[in-house]
Amino acid sequence: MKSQLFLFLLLLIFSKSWAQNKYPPFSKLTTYCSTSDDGTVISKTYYVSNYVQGNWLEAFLYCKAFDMDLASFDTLDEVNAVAAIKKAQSNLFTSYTLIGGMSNKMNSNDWFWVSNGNKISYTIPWNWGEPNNYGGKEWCLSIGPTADAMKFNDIACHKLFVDDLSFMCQQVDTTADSC
Ligand SMILES: [Ca+2]
Repeated sequence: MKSQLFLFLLLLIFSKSWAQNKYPPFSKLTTYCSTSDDGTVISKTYYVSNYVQGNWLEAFLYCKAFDMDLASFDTLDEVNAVAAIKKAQSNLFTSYTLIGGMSNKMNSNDWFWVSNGNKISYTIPWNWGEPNNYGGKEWCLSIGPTADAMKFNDIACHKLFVDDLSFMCQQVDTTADSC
């Protein structure tokens, strides 16, 4: 009986560590549900991670590796929903948190979400003094540096973050019947 219990505990520990390796640290923030104009129910779950360090592209690819996208906020309601969670869980975030927005400065100063190509149509809640396109190379979006606020900042896509990178991914589900 004792040996069976030991074996059971061993299996439990093994399966737990396997799961942790398979799903490295993403912290779930919140799920936001909305209905599109054509009636499709869109359930979007936001996660934050600081599991890899690097630049915007590496954060983008890391989300993709888990069938997610860098986070987008299609409405100000979405911004506000995540802002409330971010404030309550500011310990999960570093100074800068990368999100899935880009600007095509070759043609315009418009900002769009890479997850769906949609232009950001609301007034972006920029941090004070932003967007400043520092060095003429800030084509990607982040939030920060104030850890407990959802204020946007343009950053260089190649900016290397070392021990100071967090990023937000999103998983979208359009199979639900209702919110
Ligand atoms: Ca900036």
